[in-house]
Amino acid sequence: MSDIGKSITQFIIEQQRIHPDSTGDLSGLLNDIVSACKKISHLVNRSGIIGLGGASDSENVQGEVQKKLDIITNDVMVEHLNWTGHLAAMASEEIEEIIQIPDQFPKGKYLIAFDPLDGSSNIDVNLSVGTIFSILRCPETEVDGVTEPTIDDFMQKGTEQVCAGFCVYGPSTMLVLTMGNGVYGFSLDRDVGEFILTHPRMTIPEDTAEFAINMSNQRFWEPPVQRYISECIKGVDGSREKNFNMRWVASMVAEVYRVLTRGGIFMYPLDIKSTTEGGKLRLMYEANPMSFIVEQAGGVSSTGRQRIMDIQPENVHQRVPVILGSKNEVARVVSYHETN
Ligand code: P6P
Repeated sequence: MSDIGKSITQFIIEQQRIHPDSTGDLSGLLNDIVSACKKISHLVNRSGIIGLGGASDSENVQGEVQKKLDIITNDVMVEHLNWTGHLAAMASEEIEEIIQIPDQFPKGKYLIAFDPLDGSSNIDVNLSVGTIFSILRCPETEVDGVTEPTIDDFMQKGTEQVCAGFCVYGPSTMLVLTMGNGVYGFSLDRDVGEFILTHPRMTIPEDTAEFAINMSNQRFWEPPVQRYISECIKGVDGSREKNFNMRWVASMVAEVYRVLTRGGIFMYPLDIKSTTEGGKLRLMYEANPMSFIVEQAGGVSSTGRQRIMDIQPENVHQRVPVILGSKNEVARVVSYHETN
């Protein structure tokens, strides 16, 4: 029977059955995330009608002015996840410290790091935004309630992720998920209020002629990236002997979804503006989950000098350079970093 048309609820249960020793904790957590994403999709779609557009009067830990929806969607994620007993703690782009599970609720064995509304600057101009999440196992000592999880418990490499996913709120609401055995895309059918499998085993083409980068930063890039983009722009008149197309949505979820569906290379490289911070995008709840998904779809995800999922995190809001997408194109950029 074709998997297309299967509900995400059925898909999650069937994935659980592949692991006979599973307790159902991960399935429960994923269903909680699905419910949160449905609520966020509703809020994003109605933000203009119910006055949720525009900026709030506060800043997040990143020093960025928060949109009203940044705060609201963060609360939606916390309120859907903190009481169900599947998590030991949470980390959010919008909150500096880790979010403990209130004492009145049971703790579970997982940790989650999320960006509740990535690309939120696009909300007011009606472009795609999204929710990104990464699920890790909580080290045993904290799960039995001996101590509250600390930031150190989150300091796990991307290779330790149990599951990663994102929900893109665009022309359609799509939830993309990997649990380590392929990438699956689900479309939200609003008539029945369920995510339906529409994109089984998503695979990134190994080659591409489409790059995504914020060209306004060109003067700040390092030589390997300068060389790569210059060759793309020269097209058939240059060493690549083929023309390239460019896209930049300023929403990582939209860019990664496009790469998953038709290939491409997405780059937010190190630039001299961000050298002290280490990059623009955040490791724990942007780069790592997206890297897990991209690698599971046959792509590559690197800083230019290191596989992103091999990075040993040092803090929850750590930033890294990101170069991800079609295998052969990312390999070329990495080779330029090795020789420059
Ligand atoms: P810029 C959104 O704020 C984000 O974190 C990513 O989703 C996106 O790819 C990038 O930053 C956009 O950055 O500098 O082009 O606004």
